[in-house]
Amino acid sequence: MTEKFPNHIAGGWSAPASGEYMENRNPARTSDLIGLFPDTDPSELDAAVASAQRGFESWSRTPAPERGLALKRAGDLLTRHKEELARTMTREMGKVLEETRGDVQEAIDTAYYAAVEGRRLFGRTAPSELRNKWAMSFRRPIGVFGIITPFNFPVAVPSWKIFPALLCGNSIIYKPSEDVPHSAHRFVEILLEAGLPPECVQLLHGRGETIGQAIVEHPGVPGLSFTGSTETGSRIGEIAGRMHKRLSLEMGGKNAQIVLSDADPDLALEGVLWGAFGTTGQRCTATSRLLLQSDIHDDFVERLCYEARSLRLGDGLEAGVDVGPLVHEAARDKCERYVAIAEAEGATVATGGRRPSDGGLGDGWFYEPTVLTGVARGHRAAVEEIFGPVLSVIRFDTLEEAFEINNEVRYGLSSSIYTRDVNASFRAVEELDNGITYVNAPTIGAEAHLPFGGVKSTGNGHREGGWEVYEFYTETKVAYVDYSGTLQRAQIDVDW
Ligand code: UN1
Repeated sequence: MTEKFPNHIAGGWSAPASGEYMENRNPARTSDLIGLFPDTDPSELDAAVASAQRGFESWSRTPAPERGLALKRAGDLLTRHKEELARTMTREMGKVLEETRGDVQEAIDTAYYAAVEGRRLFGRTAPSELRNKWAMSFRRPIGVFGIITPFNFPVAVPSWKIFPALLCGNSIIYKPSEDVPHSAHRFVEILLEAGLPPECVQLLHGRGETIGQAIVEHPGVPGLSFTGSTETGSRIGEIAGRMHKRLSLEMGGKNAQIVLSDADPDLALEGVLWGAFGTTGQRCTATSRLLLQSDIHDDFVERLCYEARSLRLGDGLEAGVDVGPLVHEAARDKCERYVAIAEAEGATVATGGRRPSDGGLGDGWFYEPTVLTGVARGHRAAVEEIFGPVLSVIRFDTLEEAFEINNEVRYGLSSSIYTRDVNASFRAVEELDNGITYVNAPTIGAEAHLPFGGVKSTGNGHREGGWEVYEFYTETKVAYVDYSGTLQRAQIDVDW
């Protein structure tokens, strides 16, 4: 019998009222059915919101250092269950075990950071312009946050949102990607075991078009944090704008690694292999463009193709596998469609561009690591996000040209430059239009304690991670305390 998993609503686990479930299958071997997860009907949302509001009433009054302690315990439990969680993730979304272990580690780091933030959450005091009067600001929680997350970091990305939201005293309604419900289920179990109040953590499985949209539109949910496609994010943004909701969006990327001719070629090669084909290219931060200075182009491409062909595809749970499958059929179809588009536009498939033909991989959504050369500026493969193991190589001559190419796409998450020239690296840090620039490191590898996010169509100005995310999950309040015993009018009774 296939296990049927519940939602977590109104303080307890419950089967979906609709009685409808969705299958969750292993993308490396689709015959492996992991479980059935609720296809939740929006009619269940009111109960979840009412409960989350009740949870908020007492949790928001719990001292922040005490809230932090619960997150410390969550970090401890994640540490204890790291291997089991990593295996759960690999089985349901495909990336290799080494990476899913890193995914859990990112959540652990985020938990411990949040725990300490409970003793900070600083406000400010500023001198008043009047005598015998204090002026200060402090931070207040907001209420119920809708948390809508993608499949590619099944634990890390939810932790970036959920831990600071809870630490700040909010409650959450969590709608994970329908591709990774098992990881979400385990994650919530761990939060509850850590002692987070059950009414503060509502888990609703289901589809974006139904329960996801209902969360976005619910008037009892004043804040939303979403990671996913730019198209969905734009639609959420319209609704949030109309309803005056606080919204953090983390969306697409078309991240470039720039290699100057003076760079260490081995280091740059290792970097692009990891950046482009790690997580099967399914990261917002994945390297999807490689910008090579003309004089090193041909040699670099030759070595890159050789190394890309040597990567071992397979089930990420098996030792020695470098690259797992795409998450589902539609994701692989998209890679195939883009490779066909690129060829029609005049690019060449230098390696890959196919489903693997051998090795017993027929039952999974595998696609060979692919390098496209001859991609010109303006080609669709040069500017659109593919979200798979497909790398577009673009030539350039001058540093200025590399910056222009990097900056001419609609996205602006991460970028990278490989060079030994300190002047060129600092110019890149300053001039590349991205939220993150790496020098002599790939486009992936953001650390949990620094702000994470992108410019232009990648985001809407907020940052996750680090110290900045705590601004998003709180509202600033200012208090003036006048102990002069007289009416003192600001801007009027100032006589100096
Ligand atoms: C994402 O791509 O959705 O820097 C998040 C990185 C990871 C996080 C990526 N630490 O690639």
